[in-house]
Amino acid sequence: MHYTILAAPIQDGAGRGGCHLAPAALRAAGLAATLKKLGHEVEDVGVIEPGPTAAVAHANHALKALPQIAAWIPAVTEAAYRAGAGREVLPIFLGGDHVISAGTLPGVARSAAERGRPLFVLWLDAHPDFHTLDTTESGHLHGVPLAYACGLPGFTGYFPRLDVKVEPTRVCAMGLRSVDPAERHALAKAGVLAYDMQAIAEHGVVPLLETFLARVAAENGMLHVSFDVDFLDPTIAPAAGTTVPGGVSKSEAYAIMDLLHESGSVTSFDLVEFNPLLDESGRTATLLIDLVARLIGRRSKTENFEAFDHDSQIE
Ligand code: DIR
Ligand code: MN
Ligand code: MN
Ligand code: MN
Repeated sequence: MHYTILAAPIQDGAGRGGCHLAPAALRAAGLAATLKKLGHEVEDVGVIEPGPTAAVAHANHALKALPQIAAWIPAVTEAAYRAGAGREVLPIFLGGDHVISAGTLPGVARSAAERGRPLFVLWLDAHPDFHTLDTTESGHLHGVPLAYACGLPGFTGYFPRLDVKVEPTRVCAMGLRSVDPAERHALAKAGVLAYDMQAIAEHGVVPLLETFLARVAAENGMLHVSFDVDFLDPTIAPAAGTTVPGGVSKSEAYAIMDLLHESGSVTSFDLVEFNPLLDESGRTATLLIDLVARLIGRRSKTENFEAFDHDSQIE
């Protein structure tokens, strides 16, 4: 397998600046180098640039940076499509905040449609990001990408018209623990499979994910994984702008990455919301690189990462 790393350094979708520094920080922390050491071909193809910004007005005055983000989405969509997910390449999209998925999802959805394969999405996040431009109260546009890609109404004239939508019943959201009322309603209506931390506590992350992955395999699906750093518990990954206590542990996160690797179904991956300004210790970057390494097949950690393994959980 060949890996290609694409950076979309967007910070305007989050309430807090700094996510745009993630690609450089991950590069400095050795992301590409680590993947290469595992014997893979890795191409760091650099940075997506936004298109021109146009003035736009919206009735929801809470919306933040709508013109700036509207300028990014078509560029990210096009780059994500051209990355060629589903061929002999697995694109890794580095945010940026989670609004990049308003481009990566439609881009890979188009790739999947061309290959005649259904696209499944695994959304690993404390939040479902299932707001529309009308329902978001914070106005932070990192709260809308999944709803947009699934074709919820109200985006027309702001974000590009969708060639191919993500089918919401093929989306599995895991790790939820901060869901706004409008999102809760919209998720149920759309038929998204949503597992909150309570469900993970009750059933275990492995059985839940195995069931979903079996469905993906049965339909020969492509699988896009969207990984928001705040999916992880803040004690192990403090460097995210909207951390929520009670997240996924290191051992659970490793188990997920191992299962995803074993499934052979993953065809594209987003790594978003990492904010290096909140990462003085460097441990979030180290953990993220470690998780990506597991996703692409490293079976155990190398000495490079041992020093940062502060918690005592058994993996
Ligand atoms: C909240 C938080 N639902 C909002 N969303 C975040 O602002 O819409 N998403 N942090 O990642
Ligand atoms: Mn998110
Ligand atoms: Mn989140
Ligand atoms: Mn927010």
